[in-house]
Amino acid sequence: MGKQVKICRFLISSQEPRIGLLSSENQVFDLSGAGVKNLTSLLEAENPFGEIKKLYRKNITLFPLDKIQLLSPVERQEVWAAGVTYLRSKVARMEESNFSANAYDLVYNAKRPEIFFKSLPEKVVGPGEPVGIRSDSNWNVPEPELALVTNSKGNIVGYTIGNDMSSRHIEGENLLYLPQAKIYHRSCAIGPWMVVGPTEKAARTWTLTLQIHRGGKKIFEGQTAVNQIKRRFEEMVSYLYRCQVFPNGAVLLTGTGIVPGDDFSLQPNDRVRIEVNGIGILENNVIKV
Ligand code: DO4
Ligand code: MG
Repeated sequence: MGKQVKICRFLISSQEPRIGLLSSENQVFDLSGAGVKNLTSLLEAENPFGEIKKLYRKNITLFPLDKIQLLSPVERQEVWAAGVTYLRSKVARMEESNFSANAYDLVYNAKRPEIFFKSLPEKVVGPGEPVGIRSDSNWNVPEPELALVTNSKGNIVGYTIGNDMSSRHIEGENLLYLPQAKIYHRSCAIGPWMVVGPTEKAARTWTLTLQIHRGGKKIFEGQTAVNQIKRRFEEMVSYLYRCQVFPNGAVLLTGTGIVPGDDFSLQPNDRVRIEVNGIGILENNVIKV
């Protein structure tokens, strides 16, 4: 076992969700069979990576990946999001905005980051489940983002992949409509893998790739480097935890650096595929909600 592990939540024959550890042979060790009750308590341990290493024994049951259903790793964590953390995002927001272009410029350079509420844990969409575009919006995009998983003390204990589905039409009309542009049915997908162990320095070597497929053809591909995120991870997390408590920890999306051209909008049945080379792949089909 190296310096990092990939863990997940999964279902097997429709029992209760179980906690898994990816083995090197594309199989999953059943950590629940080794006594792990849930992911939240595992991430509350003093040293989650050390705990997982201790659990790793040769006699744990292994399930092949194609026999299990991967779930979102979000159990009881609220999901929040940082915005305008990449230059690309700032420029796109300023272009789409009718009246508030200046606000994006100001927040990009301000000491305090933009942080907004994104999703209750029970509303998070898992891998393979549909994400939503609003039926009252004509300009809808996925936002592929690195997600930081924090425990109740505000320590970053893992990394996963998030999709901050957004209506550019509604946000661009008036910045005060941001919650409607961002928080609606099926607007937040997360998972499936959570990587435990890497430092921020290691995570900053990763690349995010977004592909959008329509009718079996790839119609968009874009890429960005995690290292393009302007703010330090701990800086964003420290603002999230200011004057705030998260008894079960929280997930913080770190902003998008990939914005399709202004003539692009998602359609029902599109397939959104987000890959972070250090973590894995999150794929979801699109439906109208
Ligand atoms: O200010 C609006 C949201 C920006 C955002 O979600 C992002 O940059 O990822
Ligand atoms: Mg975003």
